[in-house]
Amino acid sequence: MKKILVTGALGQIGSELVMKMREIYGNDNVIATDLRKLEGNPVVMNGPFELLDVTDHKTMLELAKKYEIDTLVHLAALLSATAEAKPLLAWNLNMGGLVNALEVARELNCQFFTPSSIGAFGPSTPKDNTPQDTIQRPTTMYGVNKVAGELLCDYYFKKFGVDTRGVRFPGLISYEVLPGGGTTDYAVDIYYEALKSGKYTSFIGEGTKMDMMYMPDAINAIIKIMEADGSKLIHRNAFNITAMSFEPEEIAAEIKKHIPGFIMDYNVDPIRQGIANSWPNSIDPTCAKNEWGFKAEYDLAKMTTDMLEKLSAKGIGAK
Ligand code: VAH
Repeated sequence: MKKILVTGALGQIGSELVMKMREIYGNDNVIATDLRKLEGNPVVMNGPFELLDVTDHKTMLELAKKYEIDTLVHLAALLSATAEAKPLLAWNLNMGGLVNALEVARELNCQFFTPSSIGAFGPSTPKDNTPQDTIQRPTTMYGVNKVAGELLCDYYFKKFGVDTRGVRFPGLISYEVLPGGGTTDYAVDIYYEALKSGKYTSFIGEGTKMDMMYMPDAINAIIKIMEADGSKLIHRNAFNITAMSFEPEEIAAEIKKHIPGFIMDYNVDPIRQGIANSWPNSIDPTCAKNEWGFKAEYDLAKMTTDMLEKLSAKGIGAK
């Protein structure tokens, strides 16, 4: 029976991953941790929850021993825009937290997952149908963190035999917990604003294509790669995965099919536009499909229908 500790469990991915993993492996077998405790939050209420600052290796190891975990899912990190605003904090948290988590996985012989990102690519990377193995010279602190993280996870596998696994996530779109400090967050904000006010001002400019994925597909990908036969994994820690790639005007057009009066304009944020410009237009997920059967279920149309339904059911935009 798996015994899983998740860091960053109250974040955009963690809040949904913990609930899904508890359904599969049992509530008491998924220990949620985060820097803060949100009273009444389902992740806190329906299974074990502990406060954890991932820069505190001692406490992380103590918790891992206390619950006798065999799997560590490390999600706690600063995203691209925040990392660009606070680069040294990002280095200390993103890399310090990752090293601590890898050390705990090594010491206790845990299986290990942490996400990379399309942010691990840079301006010199081929932009269209970006290959699994290619140039990685990111120009953001987040990208530096992600490339270093991919290499560190490979090292812990080769040097210490830690069963490390990971994927390069595209922008993730979800309705449970808002993302914070990301470049792709516009593709989440737009749904909320479409329901609340019928209009949205995009901080990412017209024509900016980026890879995206609906959260259910992201959660399924994490579980699928962690359950995969490790002997068949060639790339292990940085599988390109994606479900779709679109520009702001494409997601706006899809929303208009549901909310005909919806309008979008632009007020481009130069920082986040600069980050987006350094990323691919689309990436090639063939290796993930071949090595562990990755498959996305949601395209832009199906995701938009579900997002608007779920947000409306939460009362977003209700008058
Ligand atoms: C970000 N949502 O925008 C994250 C993600 C590919 C984007 O890494 O920073």
